[in-house]
Amino acid sequence: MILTTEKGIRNTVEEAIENQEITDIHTHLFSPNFGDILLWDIDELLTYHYLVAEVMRWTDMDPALFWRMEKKEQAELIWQKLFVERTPVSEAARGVLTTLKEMGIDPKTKNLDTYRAEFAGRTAAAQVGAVMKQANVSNIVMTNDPFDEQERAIWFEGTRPQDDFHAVLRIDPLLNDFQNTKEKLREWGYDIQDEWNGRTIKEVNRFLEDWIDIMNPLYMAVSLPPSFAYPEESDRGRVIRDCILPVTKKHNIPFALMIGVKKRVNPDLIDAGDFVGKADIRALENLLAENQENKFLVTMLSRENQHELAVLARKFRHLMIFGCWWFMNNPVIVNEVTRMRLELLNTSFIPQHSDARVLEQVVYKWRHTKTVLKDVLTEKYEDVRSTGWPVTKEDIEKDIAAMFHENFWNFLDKDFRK
Ligand code: FIX
Ligand code: ZN
Repeated sequence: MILTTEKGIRNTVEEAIENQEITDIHTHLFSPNFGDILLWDIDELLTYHYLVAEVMRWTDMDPALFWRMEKKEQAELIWQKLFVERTPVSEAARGVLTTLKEMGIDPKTKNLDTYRAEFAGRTAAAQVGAVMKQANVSNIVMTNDPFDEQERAIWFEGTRPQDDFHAVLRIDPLLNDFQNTKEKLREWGYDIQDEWNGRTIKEVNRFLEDWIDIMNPLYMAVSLPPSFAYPEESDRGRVIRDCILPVTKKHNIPFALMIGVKKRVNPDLIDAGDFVGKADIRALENLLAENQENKFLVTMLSRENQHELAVLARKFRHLMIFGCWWFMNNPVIVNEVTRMRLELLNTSFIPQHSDARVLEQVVYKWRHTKTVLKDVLTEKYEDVRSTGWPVTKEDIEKDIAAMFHENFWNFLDKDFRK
């Protein structure tokens, strides 16, 4: 069906976005059968580290005191300071309200216990079902940390995710703190030498292979500082060159790099104390140029890196860029970056991931993104239509299916190995 009016375009875009199932390719959520490490409910929503960062601007409280408080008390302080004493206009604060509204809980009262009562009596499994249905998210990709004792125990017990939850092997300590991590690996029975030699490489690879067997991960992931350089004669450079690249290539799984986080610039704020920095894109350029049989999923934290990242993807098809990560995930920036990516890459990218740390955040992260994409895509199709080119309903549905779901799965299936 050819669309002949802007209104027709907008209605079709809105409908297609609402009806399209989503694969959320990066979250910190867990399959409900993994137990308490899956965070959910109103107190978890309120104590999200984004809101901790914001409340610390309105209180003189020593952060150490805040962290010693019970979760319930922390939630009450944040509710009082960010929702009762002032208007919750920030993206993260408004997100709590959008989540309540979209889940059928009218956010009309400032009485927190009213909302707590709404969540009481629900189960994690039922809430997972409700949230995925509400957001039309059909697949959730987790972040699985083999260095986290609690999570290790769950995998060693034989627990495996339900079908619509997928594992990712997250290896930050291996790349960002190898000297301390090698002690851990030795404790776990890997014969890591002091020297970086064939034996050490073999044992690090054995560690990776063991977890690939256990988790069957869709990709291997790491977050990296703005100072990330490649190639580099460093622990990180060597582990990437001699372990990550060969192993991910062997299994034809992507290596996901999340670049640009300066960890703990204010350690008192813990997760809320991380910062952003512009990275030197040449590290990625070198990685891509030298490893054309590997696949790379990349997101960058700095707004200043977004243009060159999109241009780099025009040079290398084994690079798939994804999401508006963390401090980028604000409507004004999602709008700007998505337009730029469409103009440079057509629809050959993954516009968003939720990065949800709390289950119900999936609802607002996607609601806010869908609202932005409806405007951006309507304008883009209208620009095409106004040339006289026949834009059809089927075209729009196909493109949105690609960006929200298929680009990711197709990229996983791709094989650039000769
Ligand atoms: O490294 C990551 O996966 C980041 O997303 C997290 O560490 C970060 O704390 C976060 O929650 C961002 O949204
Ligand atoms: Zn994340």
